[in-house]
Amino acid sequence: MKIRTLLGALACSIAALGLAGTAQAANYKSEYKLSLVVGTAFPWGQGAEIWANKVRERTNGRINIKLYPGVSLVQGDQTREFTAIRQGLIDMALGSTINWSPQVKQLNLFSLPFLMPDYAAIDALIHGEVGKVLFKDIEKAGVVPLAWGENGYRQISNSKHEIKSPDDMKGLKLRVVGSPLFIDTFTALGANPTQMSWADAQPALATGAVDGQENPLSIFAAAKLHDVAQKNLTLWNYVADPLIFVVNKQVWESWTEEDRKIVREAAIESGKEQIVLARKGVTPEDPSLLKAIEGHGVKVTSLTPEQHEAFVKATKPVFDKWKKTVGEQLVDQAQKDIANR
Ligand code: X2X
Repeated sequence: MKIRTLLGALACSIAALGLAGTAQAANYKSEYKLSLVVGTAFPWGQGAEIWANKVRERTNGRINIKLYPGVSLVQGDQTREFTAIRQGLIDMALGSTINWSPQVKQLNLFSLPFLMPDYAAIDALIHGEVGKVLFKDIEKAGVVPLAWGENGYRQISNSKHEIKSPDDMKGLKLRVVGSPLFIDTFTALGANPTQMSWADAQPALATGAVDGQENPLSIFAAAKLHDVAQKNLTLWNYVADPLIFVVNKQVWESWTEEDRKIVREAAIESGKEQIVLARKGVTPEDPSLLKAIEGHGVKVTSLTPEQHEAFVKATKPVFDKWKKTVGEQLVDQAQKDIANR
């Protein structure tokens, strides 16, 4: 019996040696699990779908990506997504910088209040030196970053009244995402922020457990937040969260050079296409999404420069405090690149 086991093992090893050079694809998984917070009704999910399709097609099905929206691989807890990618519970992801900020502190950069005044500023960061530095930080944290996408400028909504000044935020119970920076920002504005996953946010808004939330208009519209009493929406562009296309390190290393190139190029192309989708309908040239939101009875408020300045001033101490956490040098570089955009 023992000899037979030994012979069997030997035969297997010889067979494996023979295969190693020729059929590395035999080590590929039958399915690669891609994590994301929202599904294909949202530009975010569409970006992941575009990536998965391009990769499947160009690798002739060698790399078969399946989407897991709702961060279901980590039971809906989006702040655990990055750790799960690093550990291999998740093979790939299209994730928000906000959700990964608890693990990669530098990603809080994009959540510094009023750092990025317009899309050109976001582009200057993600496509410039800052983007490169952040990708190195993610790599150091054990995950392979490939390309940038975008969730979008996060606008504030609530069920109670119009917000035009920090005073209007006093006492409002607001759902915020998982980086403590958000607690600081909304506390500085006099609101009453509470940290909650996206999965928990929607029922909390529906029952009135919280009064408001902040999210990009594409999320607001596709999640139909007007149906959960969000009748007041202020456009204040205070932060925006980019998305990042990533792969678990071991998975990345298991692929051939040729397949890695395909996956990387597909991610870069999908990112460009996804950013176009994310910005659709929310610009002065094409306000169609905004109009659709107004059509649901939502009062949309824009701020005058003076009103805007009051929010910048009230959140300045938060910016200064978190600048140290993000890294002074990185924030200085970001501000320089934005000034020169
Ligand atoms: O939870 C949110 O607010 C969302 C969907 O925007 C993110 O995942 C950052």
